[in-house]
Amino acid sequence: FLKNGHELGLVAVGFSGGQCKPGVDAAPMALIESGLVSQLKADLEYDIHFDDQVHVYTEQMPKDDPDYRGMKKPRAVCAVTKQLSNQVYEHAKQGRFVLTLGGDHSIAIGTISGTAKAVRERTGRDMAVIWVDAHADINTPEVSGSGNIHGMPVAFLTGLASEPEPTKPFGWISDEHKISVKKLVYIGLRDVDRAEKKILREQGIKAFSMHDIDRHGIGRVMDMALGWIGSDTPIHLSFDIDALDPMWAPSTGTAVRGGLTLREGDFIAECVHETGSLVALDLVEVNPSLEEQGAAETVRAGVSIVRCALGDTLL
Ligand code: HAR
Ligand code: MN
Ligand code: MN
Ligand code: MN
Repeated sequence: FLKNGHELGLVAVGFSGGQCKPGVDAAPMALIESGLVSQLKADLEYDIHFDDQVHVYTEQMPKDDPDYRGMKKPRAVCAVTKQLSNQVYEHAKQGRFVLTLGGDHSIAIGTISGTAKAVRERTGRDMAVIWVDAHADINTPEVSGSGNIHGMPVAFLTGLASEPEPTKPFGWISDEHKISVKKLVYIGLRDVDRAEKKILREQGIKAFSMHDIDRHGIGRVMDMALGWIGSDTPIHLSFDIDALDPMWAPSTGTAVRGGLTLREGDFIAECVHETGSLVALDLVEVNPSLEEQGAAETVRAGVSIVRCALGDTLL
């Protein structure tokens, strides 16, 4: 009912405006060039709906984009995420799995709002989000230290950073686009700002840090994470490649040591696939230009995560 066989909508979003380092907009092309799409077709038998365009938004963004509520490039991020939200919604509405290749993590404002709306329409239910990341990305504009919007998407999606004026950037996000803090689960956290920790505590948000993974092992953490969400709940997986340790994914904008192994990352994706409830996946923050040595390895790690989330198995 929820998904239409092996139909997959692919959206490639070359966008770097949610943070300050150029190069993350080249990731979709690098992932596709490394064979991701052909593998999904040939090995995993997906019927892929893709306009064959890697939308590189970064050049076409407004030149005049002054800070708003302390956010950097608010109009650029707003324009891209609004358009992306509709693209993702159109795929999901037709029962397609939606795979979005970013881009920095600000694009999740577009992807998650799009699937949340489609899932509500198709099932009448609230979607869950599993956010795999070194960072919580839940700063409101007012508490963000950097002003980079890739550190804020969860705040907008949960309504914690709502914009009351519809004409202002992100005023387009309405209730149908939002997710509940009760259906949000983090995995892999290890670099969370003070103000973010306060939000997580006050909102009672379920979060598994690297400490929890060290203590319980990734197997039990996944059992607990999926148990929290409950069975038969549609899941959107938003995977920031910086959740992986820089040993496996060095080529990313804000690498943080002490992260997931490659296998732990793949295992998370495998477990979420096994639920049968995964409706969408974002793979973000691969930046092939940052590390000459590590770029290919980082792209390969990204491809592996996507394959696992889409049903590839070891045996
Ligand atoms: N918390 C910091 C900020 O708000 C850093 C955010 C991080 N970077 C990411 N997102 N890659 O996951 O700016
Ligand atoms: Mn088709
Ligand atoms: Mn992130
Ligand atoms: Mn991150």
